Amino acid sequence: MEGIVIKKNANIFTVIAGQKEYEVMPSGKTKAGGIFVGDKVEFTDSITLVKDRKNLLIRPPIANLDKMFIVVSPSPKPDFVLVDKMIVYCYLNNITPYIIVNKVDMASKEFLENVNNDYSGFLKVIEVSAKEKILKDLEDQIDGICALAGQSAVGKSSIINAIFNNEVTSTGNLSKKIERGKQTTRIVRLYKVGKGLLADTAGFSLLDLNMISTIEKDELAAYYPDFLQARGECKYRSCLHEMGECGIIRYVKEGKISKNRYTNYLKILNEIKSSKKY
Ligand SMILES: Nc1nc2c(ncn2[C@@H]2O[C@H](COP(=O)(O)OP(=O)(O)OP(=O)(O)O)[C@@H](O)[C@H]2O)c(=O)[nH]1
Ligand SMILES: [Mg+2]
Ligand SMILES: [Zn+2]
Repeated sequence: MEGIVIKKNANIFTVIAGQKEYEVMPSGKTKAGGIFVGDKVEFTDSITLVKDRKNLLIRPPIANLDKMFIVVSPSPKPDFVLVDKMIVYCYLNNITPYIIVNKVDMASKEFLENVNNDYSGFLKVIEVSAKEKILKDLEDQIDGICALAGQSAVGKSSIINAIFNNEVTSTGNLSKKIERGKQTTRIVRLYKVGKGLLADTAGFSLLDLNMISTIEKDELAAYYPDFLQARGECKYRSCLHEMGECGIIRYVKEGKISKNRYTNYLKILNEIKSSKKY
């Protein structure tokens, strides 16, 4: 049979095939260490084959991710440099990024406007509230292998619990989290939702931040769909969009590119520059 690994517990893998779940072990040729949640496998009473992967995230380990739901909320205050790095990371790994604004029940109009202004031009921004169970727009997008990602305490586990009307994954109080400096969610597993599978992940760990610095400084802007048109108007092909006769700088001045996105681009660019011996 063919299925998808939805849970890994030591040597025992839960594989979903159609509507049924099976608990299976690896076989002699498929070692446990080489099988991850999200892997597409062939199995009988044991896993006989792991299919080629589209991608593999390291922390937490999830294979074949199709969509990443980057969750932000008015509190804790978002770090949009991290959000923008996650978006770059998605494009690098062939993952479709979404921005999920959770806690709309306590969000100001200004907060919602700013997020939409910066992101809705090139990806889907979806407003939800786990507390008030306003989740339909998110559920409608779940297809293939999807993961909720984002800073600790934005409400990723609360979203999963609200979808299931049940405490299926543990949540934590914001102030307690800060005291402990730890995340509540540690185990990786996929939950069947709608047409797809959805993973809860801890904190911002989904992002293997180091991977961003493998990008060359003059390639970074290529991972910004909102810069695409302006890039064609830079004087030099090697433009890093920091100064001079630059299409992006002009578009920012004219209000056609978000100032926040551009300012954070420069921060990420500088990190890439200082991580390499140019
Ligand atoms: N007002 C409001 N509070 C929410 C909402 N969703 C979650 N919260 C609260 O936010 C806090 C953190 O929620 P969690 O679901 O544990 O956050 P998390 O993103 O899973 O955090 P980690 O597992 O540490 O990464 C809890 O106190 C929740 O009750 C919401 O829609 N509205
Ligand atoms: Mg959690
Ligand atoms: Zn430029």
